[in-house]
Amino acid sequence: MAKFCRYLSLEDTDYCFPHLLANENLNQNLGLVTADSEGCLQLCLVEVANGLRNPVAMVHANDGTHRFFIAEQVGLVWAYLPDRSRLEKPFLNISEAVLTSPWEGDERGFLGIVFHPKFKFTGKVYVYYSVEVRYEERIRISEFRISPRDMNTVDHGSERIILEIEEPASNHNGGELLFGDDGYLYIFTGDGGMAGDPFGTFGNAQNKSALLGKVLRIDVNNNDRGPVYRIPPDNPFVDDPQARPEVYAYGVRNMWRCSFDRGEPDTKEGKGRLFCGDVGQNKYEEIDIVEKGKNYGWRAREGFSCYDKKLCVNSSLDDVLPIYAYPHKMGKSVTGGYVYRGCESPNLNGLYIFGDFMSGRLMSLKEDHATGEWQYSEICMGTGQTCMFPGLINNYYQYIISFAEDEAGELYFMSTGVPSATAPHGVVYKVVDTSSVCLDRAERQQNKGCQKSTFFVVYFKRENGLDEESSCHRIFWIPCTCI
Ligand SMILES: [Ca+2]
Ligand SMILES: [Ca+2]
Repeated sequence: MAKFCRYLSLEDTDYCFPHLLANENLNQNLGLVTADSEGCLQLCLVEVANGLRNPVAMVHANDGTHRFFIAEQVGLVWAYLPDRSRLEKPFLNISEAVLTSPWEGDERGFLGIVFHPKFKFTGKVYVYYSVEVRYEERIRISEFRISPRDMNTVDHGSERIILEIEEPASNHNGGELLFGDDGYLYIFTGDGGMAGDPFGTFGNAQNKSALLGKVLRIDVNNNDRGPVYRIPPDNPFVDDPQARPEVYAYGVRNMWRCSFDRGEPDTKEGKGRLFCGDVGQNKYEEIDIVEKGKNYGWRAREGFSCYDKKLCVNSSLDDVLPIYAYPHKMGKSVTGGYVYRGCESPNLNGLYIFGDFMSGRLMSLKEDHATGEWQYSEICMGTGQTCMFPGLINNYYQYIISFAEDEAGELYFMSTGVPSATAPHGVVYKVVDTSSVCLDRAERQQNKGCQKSTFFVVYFKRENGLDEESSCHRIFWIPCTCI
């Protein structure tokens, strides 16, 4: 067992078995995701961290350390080691600067964090937060550097402000930060706030000269000298004098959580697609795939329906419709998630999994490759024997704040029972599909006298016949059922 434990802490960022998902030998006995009579996919959870005050983001440094970092809305970021222990000293503490309040549903605060894709070499981290400057509310995107003395804290004196945008109202502050495969920083702003995007003659989102209601794309690489950011030369509106050159896509209301698809592990199909949840006004919540230069419709449209009828019938609108929208009887505030591309739950490969902050509903979309349409399935918690393994649970707090991926592509979400920035009732859950069990292995284990409801370590040998020792590079945990 000690040997196994040693193997599990290998510094291997790619600890998926090669071609796991395409290997028939390994997949022939996979069960299907268990669905109930209404077609709801039954999944289970592992509690990864708790006691958090509105955890808004969980990110990793992509540096092979398998650490993860959880941000609280108040402006604290905590570092966790791969064994899920939390370091005592915060990774980042800007709670003095961050503007928020204990009011439930306050959309201001520390909203996003992302590590530079070459963090190992640059030591840079980017954050997105609300701030008050001379009685004016703003959102601020800043760059920090890691402390030269401690890899588990940032140098708090290193902050450089990359961008600040005035916020005309306290709601709809966006908050996502992502790096694309192109190495550029993507910033997702909200429309500024109030209701119905009332600012200016046709709102912020349709106004390309405003930075609000947009997906922005900037280049923060090699910025130690000269401007803190540059405009990528192929940004879509660089030649439009009426537009800000940072704009990458527009017509956004308040995208809350976006992610890039890692792509099919084997073929890389789907890689680089940008999925977002855009929070609706009165009727519909939507999921979009964001592409360069496109208009996502707001405030002309909400979901598939017209919101501002005059703008909506204008032939120059030329907007992109969501891949999916749901009415307010299912939920009132979408939280975008991820396309699952991890290795522990092969049955979930290709499913876009997301949620709703208000209703607590977990949802999924699966692309129909023949029609290009996205099919909806609800996700519910496993009943009966499904989640009856040590360490697995089948319930969670209702207010789904955010989703996350670890370095290996396993899926997590964060929710809380009390959505106040000062209430320590937030939990991070890992999503587990217990049907991804190779039943024959489990049965073999049972013959060896295994106990009911046990976690097994299953490991696969390399195809090329290396000895067992080397194959342990590819160990991963699979919950196995003993029947
Ligand atoms: Ca605002
Ligand atoms: Ca839209």
